[in-house]
Formats: sequence, structure tokens, C-alpha cells
Amino acid sequence: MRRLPLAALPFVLIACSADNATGQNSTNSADKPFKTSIIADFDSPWAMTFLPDGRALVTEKAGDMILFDPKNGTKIPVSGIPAVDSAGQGGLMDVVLSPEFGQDKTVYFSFSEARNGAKGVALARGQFNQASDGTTALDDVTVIFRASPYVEGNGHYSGRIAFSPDGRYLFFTNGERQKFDPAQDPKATLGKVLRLNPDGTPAAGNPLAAQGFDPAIWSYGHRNLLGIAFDKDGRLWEQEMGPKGGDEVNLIKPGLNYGYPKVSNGDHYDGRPITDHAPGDGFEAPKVSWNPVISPAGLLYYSADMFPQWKNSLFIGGLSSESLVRVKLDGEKASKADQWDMGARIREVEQGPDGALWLLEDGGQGSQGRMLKLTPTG
Ligand SMILES: [Ca+2]
Ligand SMILES: [Ca+2]
Repeated sequence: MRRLPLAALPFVLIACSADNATGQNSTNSADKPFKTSIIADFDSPWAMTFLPDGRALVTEKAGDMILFDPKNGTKIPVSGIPAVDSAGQGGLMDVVLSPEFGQDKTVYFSFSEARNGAKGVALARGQFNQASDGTTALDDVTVIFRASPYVEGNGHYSGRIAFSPDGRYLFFTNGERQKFDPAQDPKATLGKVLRLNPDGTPAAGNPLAAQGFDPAIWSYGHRNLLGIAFDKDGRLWEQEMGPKGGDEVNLIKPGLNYGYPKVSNGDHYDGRPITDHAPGDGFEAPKVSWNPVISPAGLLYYSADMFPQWKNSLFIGGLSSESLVRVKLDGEKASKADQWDMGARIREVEQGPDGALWLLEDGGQGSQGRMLKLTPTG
């Protein structure tokens, strides 16, 4: 694993207002209850997570993990990341810290890889290690879980990671790889939410194992699961990019079938209809669905004080909708609350240590891959 010299790395980024940087008039931002500050620019960033000291790890789709310090704009590459297959929707994906990061320094991340002529999403972990000269690595990186089966194609990997609030379980999403039927296949991890032990082995007591399902499976019938997050009461929420007219927010409960591709409020992009969700059909319906779609990416449960009016909300980045979407929670109920035009594809939403909202723009298709920070106006 190569370590890069620190001296080659730092460069200074100048924070400036969104209005100055984008040339947008102020009317647009004046309609928003937040000020948007441009913090940094990345190359097709995919996910971020904050370290306890306020710095952040940011993944870039092509395979780089970067240690970013918002205080001074310094970027340090993190070595030790295995080769990723960055093609289509694949690449270096999510990054989260171990619940015991302060002690174990463990970082979990997901990525797509090619093996034996097929592709799939893998989950890995390594130990964060910064040397006295600043060089930074994940040491002892080990792949602890691989989706099964690996198939051809570059789409719908999913690859989102979340730890349960008690820190005992690691939830991991596997998309259906644009193959449809694997989402209902008990033997495939594709199109599923998985519950694993922190070492990547299937958690004991998963709800469908006794029925012959892959022992890692927690729920099934999903399409492209691009966000999972726990709320303050321990409920697991998920968002997925559905078919045409069928983007969803789901409340994930163990053992349930969320329907895809048998039922969906949307229909296939090639025009074939899919039966809508209906009461009593045996499939768990979404709490919220969108038509027209938002193309959701990333999912944050907001719990901080900087925006007190948004406590107990989910925030979702919108790709094709180029928006930030807020969904209001009330126990097991969820409802659409806000959708703000951000003028760029939003890939990731994160809560900062100070309670600000941090966004990553997607790269490509007219979006610049910037890191944005949202703070209250006035
Ligand atoms: Ca994140
Ligand atoms: Ca339908």
C-alpha cells in the first residue's frame, strides 16, 4: 500500500457564498431557510462521514478516500483502499466509522469490484492511522462481506452502511443490479437489506434464515437502496431509487417483503407496468413515494439543534431532481415536507458536529462535486 508524502498534498480552498460562486441571483437562495456555503471541491464524491475531531473522510467514486479538514481546507489522501471498479454506478461508495472508533480506529467502507468476470459490491474495514508526518492510511484493510451473486453490469450496487444504535449490528444494502428478480430470490443478497455482525458475518437470529433465505437477509424486495438511517427511537428508515414514478422511503422491519419487482407504485422505465401496492397484498408499502421521481441518494436522520424545526426529519439528496428533500417523521408515519432546488445533483447528506447540514454534489451531468454546508439564515 502506498503512502503519499504530505508535502505534495495540501492546497487552500477559498470558501465563498453560493451566490458568488454560481452566479445565481439571490432570489433562489432567499426562498430557502438556509445559507449555502461552498466548502471544497471533490472529484465525483460519493459519501462522507465526520471524525470525532471534526475532520471528515470523503470517498470519491474513482477510488480515492480523502481526509478533509474543514477548518483549513486541507486534503490528505488515505492510502490502503483496494482497487475499485469505477464504471457506471460503481466505484468507491459509502464510508462510516465504527461505533467504537475512539478506541478501535476502525473505518468501514463499500466499493464495487470485478472478480472472475462478474461484478458486485463489497464491504471492507481497516484501521485509521495517521503518522506524525501527516501521512494517512487505512491499515490491515480486509473485505468482510461480498454481495452474492456477482453479475454483469454496472448498475444498482447500493452499498450503503449503517450501524444499529447499540453498535452491535452493521446494516448493509445490496441493490438488485438491474436484474429485477434477484430482489425476490431467497438465496441472493441482491435487492436486500442485510444485518451483519461488525466482522461481516451474518447476524444470528436474522428473520428469514430458518425459511432458507441467505442468513444475512433482514428484509427483501428492494431495488436500488441508496440510503439507510436509524431514527432516535431505533427505527430503521431506508430510501430507494425505484422504477419510473416509484422512488420510496420505507420503514424497514425484519423479514418483510417490500415488493420489488412484483409490486411498486411506479412502473418499469421500458414502459412495462408494475402492479401498485395495495392493502392486504402481502407486500410492505412505502411510507412515502414520489411521482415524478426525485432520484434519491444518501439519507440522513437529523437530530441536532442548529435547525430545531427539522429535528426528527429525514434528509435525502436528489440526483435527477437536483434537490434537497426533507421528509417529516411522526412515529411510524412519514410525510413529504420540503424539496429545495439546489441546482446540482445531490449525492450525500451528512450532519456535522455543529449540527449544520453538509452536502456532497455528485460529479458529472452538470454537477461539480462540491461540498456544501447549510446553516440557518438570519
Ligand atoms: Ca455519510
Ligand atoms: Ca405500478
